[in-house]
Amino acid sequence: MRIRILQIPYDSGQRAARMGRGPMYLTDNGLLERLRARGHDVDIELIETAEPFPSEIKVTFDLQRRLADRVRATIVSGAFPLVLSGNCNCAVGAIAGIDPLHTGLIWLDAHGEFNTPETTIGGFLDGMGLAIATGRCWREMASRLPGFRPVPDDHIILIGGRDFDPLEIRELQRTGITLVPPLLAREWGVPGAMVPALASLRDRVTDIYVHIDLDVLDRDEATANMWATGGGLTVAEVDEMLHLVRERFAVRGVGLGSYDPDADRNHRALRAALRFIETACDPSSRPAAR
Ligand SMILES: [Mn+2]
Repeated sequence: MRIRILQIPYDSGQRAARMGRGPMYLTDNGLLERLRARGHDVDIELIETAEPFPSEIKVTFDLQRRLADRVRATIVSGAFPLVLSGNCNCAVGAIAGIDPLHTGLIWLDAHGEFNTPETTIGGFLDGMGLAIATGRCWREMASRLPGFRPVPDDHIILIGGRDFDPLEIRELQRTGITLVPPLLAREWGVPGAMVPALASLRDRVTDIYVHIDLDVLDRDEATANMWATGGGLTVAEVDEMLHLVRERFAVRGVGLGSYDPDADRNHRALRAALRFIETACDPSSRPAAR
């Protein structure tokens, strides 16, 4: 498979700071070798802003706009887009570049990413990715992304969420977004928790985009960023989930975000990232019938 890595090394509009270091760190520490050892043909494209006065909101949406263009061009060229970003909200640009009305979204994250400017208590723009993707906030900014359409709620599965702001979870539970919290996987096992949700999604879409925030992992498994928290999934559980997804859907693209190398002192998050990317990008499990 021909894989194009799209690197967006920004966190909150700042280049190569905190989680903005993650994309380069991954490619400098084994990702390229790992993918090439699997027989993939890999190249890298760097995505940067050219904003003369880089405000956080402007840069964030400028990066998403550029990413949407490059994801589309990558697919047109016959390559597979692998998005490495500092922030998770790059998934909005990625799915805009694919086909937001007909592509399901599998989002692995400790957090809801469903805040809006009216519900957030942390003030973190990158805690709003799913709310933007579904058309609930920053609507004018998002509408200017090439290809953007709100992703239907019932095309989305949020896996591993356990750390929500109070108003955020209240709003999230009112939506058609399917939640697979870690406790569900703990009680029913990974297939028990995942297979019904995936089967239901498969009735609506055949193609999906997979977004991985490594803080979906339990803090004892790996510390991917400063928000890593307990009660999360194990590396083996996430890997099994990705296998189940690949067996059932045509994966159109994969994104991995929110990896801060400074938080990952024992490199466990790095190792998990390489494994998850390898699993998610495995063409051998691509479903034959479309
Ligand atoms: Mn996230």
